[in-house]
Amino acid sequence: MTYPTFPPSTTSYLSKYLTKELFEALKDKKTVNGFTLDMAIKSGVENLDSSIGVYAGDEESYELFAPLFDKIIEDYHGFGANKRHKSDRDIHNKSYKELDSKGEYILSTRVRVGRNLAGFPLGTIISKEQRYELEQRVVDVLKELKGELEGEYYPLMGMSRETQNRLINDHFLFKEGDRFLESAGLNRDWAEGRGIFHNYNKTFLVWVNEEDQLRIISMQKGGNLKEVFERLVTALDAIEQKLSFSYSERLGYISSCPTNLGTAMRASVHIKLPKLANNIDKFNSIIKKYHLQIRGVDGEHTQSKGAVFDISNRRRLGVTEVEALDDIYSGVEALIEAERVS
Ligand code: ADP
Ligand code: DAR
Repeated sequence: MTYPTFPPSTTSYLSKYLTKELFEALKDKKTVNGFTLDMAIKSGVENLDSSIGVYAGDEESYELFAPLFDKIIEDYHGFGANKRHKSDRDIHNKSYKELDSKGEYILSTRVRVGRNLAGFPLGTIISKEQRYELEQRVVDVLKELKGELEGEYYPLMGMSRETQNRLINDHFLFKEGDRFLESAGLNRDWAEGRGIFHNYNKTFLVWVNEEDQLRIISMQKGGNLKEVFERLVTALDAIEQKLSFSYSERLGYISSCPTNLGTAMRASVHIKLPKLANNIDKFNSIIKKYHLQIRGVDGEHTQSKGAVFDISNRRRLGVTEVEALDDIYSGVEALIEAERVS
């Protein structure tokens, strides 16, 4: 394994922090699951346009390769090595009013969390047999869900391309073939052991074995953030009765990508902001002030369409679920006000 040389134009956190000294200190280490530095940095070495450039193979990765991971985590999340993550998803005393009661701006609202099962390696190095075992354990629990959450599981294997494309275009299913995930080993044996669970009106979904082993999603048309979040919490309370998730006292919920540590929660709205789209300085000042991030309408690495943007909380680690929800709630309120007066 040789020290990777990055072109000067590379801007990933990997290229910023992987010094030759650090490389030499970490290159021969291996976690109990056999995960190495080479595996951790492969995506960022093969995809020079990565923003982060590293993935973990298991919870131990975050400790064994901490000299590299902690620098990236501190820079991206503002979360120093001496900090401890705290979780809190109790919003009973929060008065989140409907953000857009006339439906003039917000098309839809979605809140998702990433989860990985305790006792399994992450998707980057999980074996095919382990992935099938994990899928079965998760599906057995999801099939027990009752009431509004009741639904069906649809394995990707055997799902027609037409059905997959329809679910992806309707924003319900994950896209395939992300080259960053491919390099990290997360697409191995595709589409085996992958699938989607959803309730009958598609307001509750669970992706199985994509970037994380579960992406637990609540979503609906309109801007009722409180209702969307409460549905997610109801689902988490039920699922956590039966499944143990990988959780660190320091880093919160363990995720494949360091950007999703902590709450592993992304709360987003699809929102139409034609005036702010033409006032990008004002737009970006609000995004920065409220710790938000902008994606395109088809998710990560896509573009906005017709001045519709995916706006979500950027902070996931070092804030509780409630604080992250406050970010998106207050940020969207400010965006709508700015759009209204523009
Ligand atoms: P993730 O949210 O899991 O990190 P992406 O950003 O790629 O992944 O989004 C996954 C899918 O969810 C995409 O199809 C995207 O269009 C859809 N999506 C995200 N936010 C919303 C939203 N507020 N309303 C409807 N669909 C959404
Ligand atoms: N594409 C990788 C990951 C960035 C964060 N997005 C995730 N985890 N989906 C990169 O390093 O750019």
